Amino acid sequence: MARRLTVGAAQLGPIQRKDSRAQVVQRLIALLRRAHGMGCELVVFPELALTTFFPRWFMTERAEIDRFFEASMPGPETQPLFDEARRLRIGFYLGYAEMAGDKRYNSAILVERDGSIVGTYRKVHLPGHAEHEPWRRFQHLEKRYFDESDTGFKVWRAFGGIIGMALCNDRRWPETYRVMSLQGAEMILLGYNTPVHNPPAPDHDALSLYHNGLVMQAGAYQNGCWVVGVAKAGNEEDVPMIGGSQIIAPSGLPVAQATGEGDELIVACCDLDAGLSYKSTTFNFARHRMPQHYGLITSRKGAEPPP
Ligand code: CDT
Repeated sequence: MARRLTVGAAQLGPIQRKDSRAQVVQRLIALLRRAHGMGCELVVFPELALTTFFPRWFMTERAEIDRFFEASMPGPETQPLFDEARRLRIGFYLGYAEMAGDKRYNSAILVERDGSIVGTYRKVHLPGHAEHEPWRRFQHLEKRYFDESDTGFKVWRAFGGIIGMALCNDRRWPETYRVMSLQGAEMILLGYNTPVHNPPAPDHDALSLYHNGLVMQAGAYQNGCWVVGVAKAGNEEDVPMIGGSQIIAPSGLPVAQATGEGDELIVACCDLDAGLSYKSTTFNFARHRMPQHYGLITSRKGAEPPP
């Protein structure tokens, strides 16, 4: 019997700095209810889904920075989301800024239909820079505000399948998908915040949406797994961000795609066994991978061309 999981990708439109957590949580709950009406068992929200994308600003005061972080999950402001999800018997993936003692992470959690937290993922690939770069129209200070991941890439048995999590910039790196597919990932959940404009490489701007689809579709196909990519999109604090949320089959083909840049739900009924024909033929890892020739992947960080 096919293992089917009905998944909703709950794209968010912009969250402005003045928007309260309570307002944002109400938007998430509205999407959750819509997802329930469409038969979803799992809803995927974006990266840093509770606030504006604050790494765009240089800040020095700890208290000012910490306002964007959650000291507990659920906390008083997110409890209504957990309560409603449990009432509706829907699970969810949520990206948020996590405060853990004196550490700060860009994190995502996976919550089961009974409201229990299945797992936490802390972002591995933190893009951008750590110091103020005033020449940029806006900053990208993830390397300043977030600590290095201590979780790495893991997968969990949940929702009747094997589920992995990643966040935004992770989707551009083939290692992200491969490390999880080597653990049997059948579906990878991935929220993102991607400005259309990349200050160090403005010549890439026109390709932002194309690259978004390219990397997630390649990740799905080359690893025989579903990829659910979900944006926070639209004009946030005068910074335009891409949409392009999509649910991608193990074939690499998107089966559902967002059309706008606001709050939008797209849904697909995913056969978790659909990756088997890829994993047992072209991408039969045990048969065809040649890890003895891949040593540089982990032993070397930057490219070193021959003399
Ligand atoms: N949030 C995040 O990781 N965004 C990055 C922007 C890259 S430009 C520094 C991304 O890869 O989409």
